[in-house]
Amino acid sequence: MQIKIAKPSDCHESTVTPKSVYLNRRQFMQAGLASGAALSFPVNAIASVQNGNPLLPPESLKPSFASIIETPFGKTETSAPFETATTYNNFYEFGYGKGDPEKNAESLKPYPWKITIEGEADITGAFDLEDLIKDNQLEERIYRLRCVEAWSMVVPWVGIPLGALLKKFKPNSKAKYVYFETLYDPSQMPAQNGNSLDWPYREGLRIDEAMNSLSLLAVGMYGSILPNQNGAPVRLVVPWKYGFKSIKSIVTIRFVEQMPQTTWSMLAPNEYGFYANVNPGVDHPRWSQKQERRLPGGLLFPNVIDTQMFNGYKEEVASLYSNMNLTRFY
Ligand SMILES: Nc1nc2c(c(=O)[nH]1)N[C@H]1C(S)=C(S)[C@@H](COP(=O)(O)O)O[C@H]1N2
Ligand SMILES: [Mo]
Repeated sequence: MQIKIAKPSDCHESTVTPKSVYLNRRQFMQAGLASGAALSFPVNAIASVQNGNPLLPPESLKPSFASIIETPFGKTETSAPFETATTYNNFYEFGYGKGDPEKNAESLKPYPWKITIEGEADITGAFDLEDLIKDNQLEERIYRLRCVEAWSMVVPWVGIPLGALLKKFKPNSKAKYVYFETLYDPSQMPAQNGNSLDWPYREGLRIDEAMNSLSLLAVGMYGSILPNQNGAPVRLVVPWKYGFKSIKSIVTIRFVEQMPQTTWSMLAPNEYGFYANVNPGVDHPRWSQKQERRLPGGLLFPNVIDTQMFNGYKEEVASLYSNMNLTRFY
């Protein structure tokens, strides 16, 4: 598919054509019809079959997943295999080993799901996830995810622009930041019985960061819903910041006036800041941030590449920080 857009940030809903996704689906359906198979084939499964994600959306999300807009984001990147993105995770609610989330996240029950909207906005309350996303067409965005631990992978997310959601609640002039919380329920998230982190997991963005067109509220990956270990049913993806900002399994969104406390900077403020922009020029106190291990890789193929300023999204986000000392505000 050919799209002529100067840069991804110029890409508004009206300029992304959903045609090729629709076409693929229609062609698939027609092929199926010809062979007599399409009638029994769920339409929402098609994208997932194409992308290696075997999960199917629940009834409540089927209308949203029935069509996913293709966008120019990450078209030149090679996505990690689904297998890699779902077996090498950070999700401390299920343990701190990279394989723990995949092993333990079965106890999470992501459907149905509510998000509570609170704070400095005209509209607040508890909303069903499907109602929050149904007015926006889901988009696929292939983004680089760069963990502060110096590994990275490319993931094809499915979601809606975070700003499009936040605007619906009409934040007022005191809404300078947006605060997010993960579910707190040790019966679903067993490692919350321990104190590896101060639960619930918390994150936050400045309001202009949240409204930036790159900020994504993801409800899926690889063409279908999020696996539990990747933050089902709904998470942030903030690709120019270290991965810990991309909070999983969100139940609360609060518009606030003061910079909120966030999990990793509460734990080690000298190591993890509020901003957490990917920055090869500012090392972690215990390791370099100049390079990263792009997954999948192995001992024989460590696949080490240079880390880019703002994870390569400078054009879209550098203006957010034009007056800031990013060494001080790491
Ligand atoms: N609730 C919650 N969100 C979280 C985390 C976590 O432990 N708990 N880990 C973060 C970190 S450090 C990273 S790198 C990404 C990893 O996302 P992935 O497992 O989908 O690759 O999730 C982030 N979101
Ligand atoms: Mo991370």
